[in-house]
Amino acid sequence: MPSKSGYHPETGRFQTLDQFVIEQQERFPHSTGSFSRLLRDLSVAAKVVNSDIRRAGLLDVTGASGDVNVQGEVQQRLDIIAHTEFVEALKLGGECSLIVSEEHDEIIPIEPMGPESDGSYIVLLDPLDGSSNIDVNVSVGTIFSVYRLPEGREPSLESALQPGSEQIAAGYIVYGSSTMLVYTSGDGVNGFTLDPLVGEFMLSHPKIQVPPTGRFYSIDEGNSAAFHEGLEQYIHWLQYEQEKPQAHKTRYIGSFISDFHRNLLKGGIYMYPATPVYPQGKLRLMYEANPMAFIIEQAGGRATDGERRILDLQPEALHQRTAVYIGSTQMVRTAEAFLRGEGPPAS
Ligand code: AHM
Ligand code: MG
Repeated sequence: MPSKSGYHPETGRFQTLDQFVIEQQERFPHSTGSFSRLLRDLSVAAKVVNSDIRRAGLLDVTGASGDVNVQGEVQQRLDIIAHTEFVEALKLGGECSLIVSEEHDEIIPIEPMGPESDGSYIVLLDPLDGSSNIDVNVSVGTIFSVYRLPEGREPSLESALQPGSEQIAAGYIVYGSSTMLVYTSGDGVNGFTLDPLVGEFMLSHPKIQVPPTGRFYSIDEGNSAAFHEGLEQYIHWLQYEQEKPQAHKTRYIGSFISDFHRNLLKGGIYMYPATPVYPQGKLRLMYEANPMAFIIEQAGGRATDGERRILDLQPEALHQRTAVYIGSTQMVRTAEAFLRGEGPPAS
């Protein structure tokens, strides 16, 4: 058994991601190994993107590409590089029949590579979240979400528009001070740190649980003029009406994955409400909100749009946006109570 840190005292080693996935797979006697291969494909692409990011200041890969994506946002060169690396790795692996990416307008159907190809999965990607930070050396990441291709269905737009509750796995890679891959397949959340000398992701954070409450709140306060009254009151309550001075601290990186990762490990809440510029909220339901909602729930936390559970929202369009309140359960519940006009919970 790995220890709390993922270290195997008997072997004196950390378990690798591949070993961990195979061990999980062996618990299911009819498993074909196809999901393990899919995760391997994703982790290989992550290592390639990681090496591009580590050399980003040296290679000619930073800066805007000159293109604008389907959401009208400027694409960074590394957005496109990351998109291409993940799509190519998944195509070669042959385990999925459909890819949908934040950086591509349409669905990307994948031709089977041969009789070995299973093609039973759909993968959704935000290839490089927070990429506007890349020029200034701030952590960015890749988010992925995995669904089954419904039986008897073609890899079409309709098959991709499944609610988040149908995800069979979700995860992210954060290219931070170290590179970590965190994922769930519905049986808890585990985190793996890339050992750059060995080139393997090692189980470093087994069975991650988000603290029920925390000190950090993350929100773009540049939008505060447009905040809903309840949200304004919640933030005021976090700042001033706690018993202990400095009970809460603002932490906002502007890279969802990094804000989420800190709050997952330390306890906190990330909020992106609807604003005049983004009347539906800014984050994308299918590439950002759903996968992180699955992860946070598996870690014992909560994710809503301020009212409804994120995972129950029925997507109507690929690039749909949503408001997001995600993190430690008590903090998200309190935010919801303020939004309903109920004020702070009775202590
Ligand atoms: P991106 O996927 O194009 O990078 O956009 C999503 C990002 C999130 O990572 C981040 O939390 C948010 O946008 C920041 O938005 P803002 O600059 O409006 O605060
Ligand atoms: Mg993003």
